[in-house]
Amino acid sequence: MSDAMFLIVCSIAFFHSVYGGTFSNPTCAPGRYTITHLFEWKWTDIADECEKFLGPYGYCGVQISPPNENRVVTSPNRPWWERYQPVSYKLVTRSGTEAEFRNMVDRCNKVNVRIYADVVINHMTGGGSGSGTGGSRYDGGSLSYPGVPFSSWDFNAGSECHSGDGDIHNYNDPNEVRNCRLVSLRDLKMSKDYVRDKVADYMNNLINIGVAGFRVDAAKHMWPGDLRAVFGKLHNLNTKYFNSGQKPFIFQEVIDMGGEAIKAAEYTPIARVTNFIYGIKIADVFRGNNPAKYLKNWGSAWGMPSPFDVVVFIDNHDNQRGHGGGGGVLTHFEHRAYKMATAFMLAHPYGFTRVMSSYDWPRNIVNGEDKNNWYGPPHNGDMSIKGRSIKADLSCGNGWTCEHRWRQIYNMVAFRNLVFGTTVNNWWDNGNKAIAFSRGNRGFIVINDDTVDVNANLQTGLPQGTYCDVISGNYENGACTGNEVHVGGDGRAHFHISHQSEDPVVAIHIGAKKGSPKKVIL
Ligand code: ARE
Ligand code: CA
Repeated sequence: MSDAMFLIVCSIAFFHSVYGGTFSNPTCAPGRYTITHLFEWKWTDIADECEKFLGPYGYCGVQISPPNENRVVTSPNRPWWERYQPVSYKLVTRSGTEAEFRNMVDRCNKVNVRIYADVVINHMTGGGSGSGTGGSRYDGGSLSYPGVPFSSWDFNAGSECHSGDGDIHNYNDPNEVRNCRLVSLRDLKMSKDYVRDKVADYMNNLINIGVAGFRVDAAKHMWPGDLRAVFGKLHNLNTKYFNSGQKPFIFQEVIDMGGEAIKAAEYTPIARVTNFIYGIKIADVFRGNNPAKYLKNWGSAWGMPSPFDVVVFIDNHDNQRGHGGGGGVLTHFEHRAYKMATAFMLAHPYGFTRVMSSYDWPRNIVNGEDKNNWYGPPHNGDMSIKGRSIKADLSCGNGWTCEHRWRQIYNMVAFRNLVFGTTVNNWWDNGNKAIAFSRGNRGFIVINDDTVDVNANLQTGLPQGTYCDVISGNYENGACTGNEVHVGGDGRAHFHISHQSEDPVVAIHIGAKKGSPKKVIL
């Protein structure tokens, strides 16, 4: 092979290892690297949030709740999960109308914030009949969905599913997982061209409106070949907002924690997957069960996929309430450990990061199960979704938790933007549960998950100067509202972090260095 040829082969290999195929390539505006899931938010609130907060504070985008018409469930009263039971692909939901959806996508794109739609394409509703949020009729008994339209021959039946009652019971049988019904939800026959076309038409409608990509619900319940065929029909992104030739960013919900027949590796050649191992292992560390010192080789060495094939998160809308392989992850209810874990996630280069943004609900845990885990979003008397209110410290009210607005979290989103492209350097640990590392010469973080204080002089790798700790405060008008860290000419600085602190973390970066031109928000 000639040198030139070798170089071309190397650069193609590099391109693939970085982007893993085009659908795996995030479609963020430059300098932005984290999305937030605004679970069950209404479109008018998201539009406002893009302009007032997500744009200015450097978020890449928003994962939204499914935008298509769903079943109206009244028993229990309007649970969040009704949105995972499609009735048609009309854009009418509790989050808003089609006009409101279009307005949100336009306004968010204009402030460089992308919209990623959660698409439920494996199935339609469960049993029973009624009308959806857009007024379309459905009958899960006779498999009739005139709003699409789908009818009985568009669904998998006894010839495809051999489980007996039509439902999935055995997760070790790939055929059953993909051709039978997930919790009785009517399973679409994605091997049919007609079904593929209807699904692709829906996704293309969203692309044409201006969405930047998709979270694909229940992806492991669809054959990789069928997904490939559907994604193959997708348009490039709308050139009103994106460069020509850009493909949507796609991440497939594949729960693979090992030990089952279906592997994430079957899906990573197509697009990214959600990495469910991440949150479980991180919870173990930040609950103190596995000393943080072991995070030194965090990443693929922990049995996780390539960083370029995954979306990572501490918790999601399912496992924060015990659904979907849940249990054991950290959530906003354990705020101290949750903030530490999120700071670590955002400081570390592994994976494309997603910050969960929740609403509160009155947990009622009986024998380890939350009897109230069905609770829908904060709502008005007529069951319409209640808007979030904003407090002086930027946090939310009206029942919305808004983790994405917690200073300890949003400042780490900016940290990630600033250090992007650098590696982990200057690793330090106390031999147990306190750790520190730099990202190149641009940022440095210390996390004390130990039962003793950190009182140490550490090599930060950063240029000399006074930095604002972005966990305890902000860099505003040339001053720190929280603690300061003094880095000497030798790159070293002294850190004292009490093990009793509510936020036993210090993070500094070159964008919040005193004397730097302005508070850096990308
Ligand atoms: C609801 C009722 C059911 C009822 C059904 C139909 O709760 O009792 O039978 O309606 O009437 C969500 C809720 C479900 C809800 C559904 C539809 O979680 O409770 O059912 O909406 O309204 C598996 C899948 C994974 C899935 C999780 C929940 O593999 O894809 O289960 N996650 C997505 C979404 C969910 C959503 C759906 C899919 C359905 O994120 O929010 O369901 O669209 C092991 C396996 C996992 C498996 C897990 C749990 O860990 O490895 O694959 O996850 O167990 O079974
Ligand atoms: Ca299926």
